[in-house]
Amino acid sequence: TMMLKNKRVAVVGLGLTGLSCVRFLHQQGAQVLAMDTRAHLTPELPAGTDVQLGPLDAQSLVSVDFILLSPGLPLSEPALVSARQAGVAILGDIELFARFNKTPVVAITGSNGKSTVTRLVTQMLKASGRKVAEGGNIGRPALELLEDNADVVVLELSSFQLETTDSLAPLAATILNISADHMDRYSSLEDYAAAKQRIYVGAKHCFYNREDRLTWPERPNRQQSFGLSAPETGWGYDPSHDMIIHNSKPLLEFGVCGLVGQHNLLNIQAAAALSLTAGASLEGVVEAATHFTGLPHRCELVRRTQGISWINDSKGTNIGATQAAIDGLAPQVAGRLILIAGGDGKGADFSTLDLSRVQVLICLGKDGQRIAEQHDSAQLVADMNEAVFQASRIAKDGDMVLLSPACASLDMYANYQARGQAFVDAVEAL
Ligand code: UMA
Ligand code: ADP
Repeated sequence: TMMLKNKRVAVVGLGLTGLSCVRFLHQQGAQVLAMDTRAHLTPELPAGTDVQLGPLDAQSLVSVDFILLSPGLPLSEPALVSARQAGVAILGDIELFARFNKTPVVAITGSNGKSTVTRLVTQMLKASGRKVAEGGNIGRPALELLEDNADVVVLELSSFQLETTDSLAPLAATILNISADHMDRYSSLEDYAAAKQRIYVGAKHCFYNREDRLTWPERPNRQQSFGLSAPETGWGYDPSHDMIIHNSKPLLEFGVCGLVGQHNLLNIQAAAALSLTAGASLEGVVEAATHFTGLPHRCELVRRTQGISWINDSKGTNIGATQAAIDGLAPQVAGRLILIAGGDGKGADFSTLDLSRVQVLICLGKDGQRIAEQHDSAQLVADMNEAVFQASRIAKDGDMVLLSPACASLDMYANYQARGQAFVDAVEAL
C-alpha cells in the first residue's frame, strides 16, 4: 500500500482511466491536479480538484509528489520526460490498483484475443461459483474493482498499461500472441513485446503461446504453453478426436464450444488454463466454453439476406486481427469475400496484410488509400454508408461482406463500438 493523504498527485489524461484515478485519490485524501491535453474537454470532477487543460505544463508536473498517467498518453511526452528526469515517479492506474489490491489477479495481454479471453475467464470462474471482478482495457477501470470484494480479479491489460506497472504480481498471467500494433508509439516490435513481457514479472503461473516466440517468458517462472499441437505436458489439441487436451488428458471437445475458428482454439485453451489456476472447476470451464459465443463487434454476424452474410469485426484494429478474421472466415464463404477496411493505421506496414483471399476491397478513413494500394480490385469511399452501399451493389448470393478495418477508429468515430454500430445501422437500412 501507499499513503495518499495530503499527497499532491497530477492525474494526466481525463478519460475513463483518469476520472477513476481522480475519484480514488480524492477518496484517499490526496490533493489532485487533473490535466488533459485536449483543451475543449469538460470533465466532471469532484469539488476541490485543480484542473489544467491544453499543452502539459512541465513546471506543474515537476512540483507534484507523483504522476498518474493515462494509457492514451505516451511516456515520451516532453513534459513527462522532464518530470521523470527531475525525479518525479510516473505510475499508471494498474500500478495504483496493485498497491491497494489484496485479491488474486488473473492478467491477460496480447495483440489480439484479449477481450475474448478475459470474458471467457470471467464466465468460467462464475460458472464455478466464484465471485469475479472484471476490468482493465476491456472497459471498467481497475481501481473501481477494489470496491467489489471479489474472490478473483480478471484484468485485460494493454501494452500501454503494462509500461507503467511494476508490482502487479498476478496469480496467473498470459501473453496470447504478439504481432505489430501501435507502431506509432513503439520504435520496434521488440520494444512493443518488452512492454507486454512485463505482465510476467512476479507472476506465479505463466501461460504462453508455444508457436509465438515473443510470448515466451524471458525469465523462468512456473509456466506452461498452449498451441495447436498435442504435447505431453501443457495445453494442446488432438485433431483426431477434436479434443482440447491438458497434460495429455482430453478435457473439452472443441466442436461443442460456442466460439469457432483456429484463433479461438487458442483463446479457449488460454482461458481454461488461467481459470483452472484461479480456482475454476472443470465443470465450470466446460459450461462456459459451451455457452460463450463471443463479444459484440468481433466477427459478429449482423444479418444474412439474399444469401449474403454481413459480418461486423470492428474490433479488428490491427493487421493481425484482420488477418485472423479473413483466414478464419474465408473457408466458410461460398462466393466472394468483400472486405471493408481502413481508419487510423497507427503507423502499420500494410504490405504485410495478406489479401489474397479477398476478392473485393472497399477502403475508407485516414489510411484507406494505403490499404487500397495492396489490392488490384480496391475502391475508396468517403464513409461507412457509402462503403455498405457499394458492397450491397457488388454482393451476390453466397458472398460475405466483412467489416474488419485493420485500423483504429479514432479518425472517424469515438471508438470501435461506434464504428461497428455505424456499419450495423447502414446494413439494416439497406
Ligand atoms: N488523450 C489526449 N490527451 C490526453 C489524454 C488522452 O489526447 O491528455 C487521447 C488519447 O490519445 C486517446 C484518447 O484520448 O486517443 C483516450 O485515452 P485515455 O488514456 O484517456 O483513455 P481512457 O478513456 O482512459 O481509456 C483507457 C483505454 N484507452 C486507451 O488505452 C487508449 C481503454 O481501452 C480502456 O478500456 C480504459 O482505459 C479502461 O481501462 C480502449 C483502447 O482503445 C478500449 N485500448 C487500446 C487498444 O485496445 O488497442 C490500448
Ligand atoms: P483484443 O481485446 O486483443 O483487441 P478481441 O478479443 O476483442 O481482442 O478480438 C478482436 C479481434 O481479433 C477478433 O474479432 C478477431 O478477428 C481477432 N482475434 C481474436 N483472437 C485472436 C487470436 N488469438 N489471434 C489472432 N487474432 C485474434
